[in-house]
Amino acid sequence: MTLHQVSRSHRPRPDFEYIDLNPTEGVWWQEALSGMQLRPKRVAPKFFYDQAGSWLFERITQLPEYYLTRAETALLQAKGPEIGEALGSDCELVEFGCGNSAKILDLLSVLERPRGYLAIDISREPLLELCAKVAATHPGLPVQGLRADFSQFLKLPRLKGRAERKVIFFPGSSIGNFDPPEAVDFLSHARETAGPGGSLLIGVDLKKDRELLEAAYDDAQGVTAMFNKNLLARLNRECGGDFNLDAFRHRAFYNEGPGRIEMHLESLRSQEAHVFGEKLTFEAGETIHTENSYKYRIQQFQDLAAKAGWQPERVWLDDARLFSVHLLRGEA
Ligand code: AVJ
Repeated sequence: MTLHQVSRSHRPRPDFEYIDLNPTEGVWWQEALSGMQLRPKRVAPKFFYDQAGSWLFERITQLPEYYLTRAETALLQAKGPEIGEALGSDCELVEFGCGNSAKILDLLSVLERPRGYLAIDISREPLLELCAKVAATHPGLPVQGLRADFSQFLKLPRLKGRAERKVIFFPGSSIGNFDPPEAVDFLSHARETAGPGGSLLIGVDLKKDRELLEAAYDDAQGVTAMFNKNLLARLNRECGGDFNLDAFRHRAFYNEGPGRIEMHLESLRSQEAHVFGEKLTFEAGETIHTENSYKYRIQQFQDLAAKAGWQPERVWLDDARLFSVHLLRGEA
């Protein structure tokens, strides 16, 4: 554990505790490589988020087509007072996959006497930036940053605050990256983490017209395509890969049966590539499945969460009914 001091200026330094579990070391890349040896090939979306990938994701959140972040932020702001009241005073917040998202600042601004904030992300730089921002704007609030792969069901460090109860904050519809059975496992783990009396405040993208969904994942400027291809760029940078990025194309489509957006990288021709000296072969049209992003109706999500011991308490929607924010309470 290291105490990380951010700014080098003469102003009072925002400080927070930073713990780096080095999630990208050791067996990490083995997982990506074995996914590429499967048929169909697939690689988990967590591999998108190196520094470049996190930055590309931030650009995605500003795209006209990517309604999710705008809708959720507007919702958190408009319903802030109600959310603050429903959560109550003296909460400790744990956020999974925070990136460098300012949503926590909106939430903190409506909470009475927040007692601590633990931010968890797989990507170092955005996590450090966010912790610095929260620490600087909330002097006296214990702030901890944990760099880790949260899909591995971590045991969390003991929180520093003296809180009445824990609130797990999981915004952005990141829950949609898990297949439903894994989502239940993750939510069960979150339920344990939250402890007795704990709550879950979670953003979940809603089912809607295919056109709107597909545009959000295949934008006109091609930023999402770059985000998707960054996976190959990253394998080239970090694993001695030799992928030709021009020989693959970004594909995103809504698969209505399971109710998910799928992202793939499609090989434009038959070709070979190497990672860690292992040969990978691609046929023309063959894809690497890089992401699922599940969309849920309100009731459907509540049923899923109930399997993990979460009781629905409130749900907020934006006026256009694009996005939902659920508040759930752990079963007694
Ligand atoms: C960060 C997982 C919520 O699924 O919408 C955005 C990631 N992928 N565009 C999502 C993403 C392509 C995003 N999540």
